[in-house]
Amino acid sequence: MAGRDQATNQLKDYKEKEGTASKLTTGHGAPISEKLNSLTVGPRGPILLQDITFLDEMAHFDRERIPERVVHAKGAGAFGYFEVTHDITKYTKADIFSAIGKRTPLAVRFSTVGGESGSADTARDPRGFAVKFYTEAGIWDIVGNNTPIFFIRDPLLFPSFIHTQKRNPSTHLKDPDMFWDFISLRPETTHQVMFLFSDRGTPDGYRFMNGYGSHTFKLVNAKDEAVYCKFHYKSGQGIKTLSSKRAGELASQDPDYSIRDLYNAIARGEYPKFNMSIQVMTFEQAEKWKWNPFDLTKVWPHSEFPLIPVGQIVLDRNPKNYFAEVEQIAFSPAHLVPGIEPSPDKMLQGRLFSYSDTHRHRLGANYLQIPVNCPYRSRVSNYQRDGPQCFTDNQGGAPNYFPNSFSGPLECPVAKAPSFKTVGDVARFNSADEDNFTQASEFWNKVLNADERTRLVDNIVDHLKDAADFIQDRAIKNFSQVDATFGQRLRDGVNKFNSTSRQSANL
Ligand code: HDE
Repeated sequence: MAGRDQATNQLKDYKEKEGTASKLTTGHGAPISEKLNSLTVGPRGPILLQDITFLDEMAHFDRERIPERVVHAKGAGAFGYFEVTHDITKYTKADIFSAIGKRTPLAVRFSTVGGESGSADTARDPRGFAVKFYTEAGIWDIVGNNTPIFFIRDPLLFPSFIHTQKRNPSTHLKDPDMFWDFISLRPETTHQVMFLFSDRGTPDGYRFMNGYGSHTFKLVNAKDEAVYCKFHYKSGQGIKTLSSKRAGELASQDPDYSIRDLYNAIARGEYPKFNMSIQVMTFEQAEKWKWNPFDLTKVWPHSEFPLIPVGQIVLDRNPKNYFAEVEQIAFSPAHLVPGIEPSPDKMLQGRLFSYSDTHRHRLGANYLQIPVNCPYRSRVSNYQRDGPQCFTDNQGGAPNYFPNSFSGPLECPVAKAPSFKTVGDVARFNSADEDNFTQASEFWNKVLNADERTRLVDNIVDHLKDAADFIQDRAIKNFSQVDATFGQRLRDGVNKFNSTSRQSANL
């Protein structure tokens, strides 16, 4: 057994640490005398209904699965802390940033997006990078990805977009027509699709990639002055990606590659670190900026909005139990704390609803009482009561209505968010054509080097080749608007496949 990694050695390590085994019991805590033989009439059965050991065991087993996440179903979790290294109190009064050196416990869940909970970790996909900060002012979640942008800019499109990335409802197969049909009909996806098919689409596990809050948020300081902001975490381990070939090999050799890598690194004491920084935009700059600062398909160039260092995330503990601490962890962009507010970004606004809604379905109305989700560093005190699986004392004898004359919890005026103005006609505004290509062109021309451009072309061709001709044409027309050479190289690549497959069809 020498040479086994920490993940493989988990049970052996448990035994060494635990020493003697505990007493076996039913779910209601009564000792079990025999676990291997059901209670039957004679050796050949039947089983008696009074075999409560069997009933208890089987009934619980029948209910083991909860719905998997509708997206980001496959993931890995870890715990650690955030430490402030730089003072940003001039931008925000958020308690977590109140002093240099202050540490806040946190949980992180990394994930792929489109695959089911048993799918391969190395699939070409964005990676989720969700962080839960257990602050003294309540839970603050940044539910981000490893890319600073996203495919769409209106949340109403999200369910359709996700359907096209998942399985065809008839064949139950991933479907290149669905994928490229949607992508090519909605050219605002171009920028993110180029990230996805670049080397960044196959990161080498979860330690060697950056994280981004992606949306524009609003920070408010103690004087009620506000700025817009974006959150970044740069990997302290550097960036490493897998080639398409290697990612494909790993998908069959070790589909759980990223979970294993994270677990082992932490178990070896090589704690992953990520440096948090922010970009800041004033309201005046936002008014005048050439793009919509709330458009999630665009980055804020660092040359115009430099990174301001804030602190460091350190992951130094593996989950003790995957289901309890990772499957049940529930992030929500609506978990905000005073000093950090939403911006008008439509996508963020849509997400403020969706996450807590899905948790109420997946985990139940009292999902915030589950230990990993519980705001244990601030006391929950409100007028919410009852509901399925209430695990606390349900706030004991405190009054359950407000206002009241009986020492029920009172409002905290200091937490008041400053008022803000908003004007505009109420309508359904078409945002399909808000400069879909300028930043994508910069990505092609300035960010990628020649080899990276070649790999991007090859990776797109390798996927687009399977879509219907008219969809290929429409997708290539969009990519040509990024750069004519890019479009031509895709055309040539796809044509090569089309002629080869036509030839083999003729054989
Ligand atoms: Fe999510 N997303 N999303 N998403 N997302 C979920 O919430 C949703 C978006 C992200 O490790 C779901 O708990 C909508 C952007 C991560 O548990 C769901 C929209 C970004 C995770 C949901 C988006 C993300 C999720 C499924 C468009 C990066 C995994 C299960 C308006 C900035 C969190 C769940 C974890 C998960 C909805 C777009 C990141 C259905 C409606 C943009 C990292 O609520």
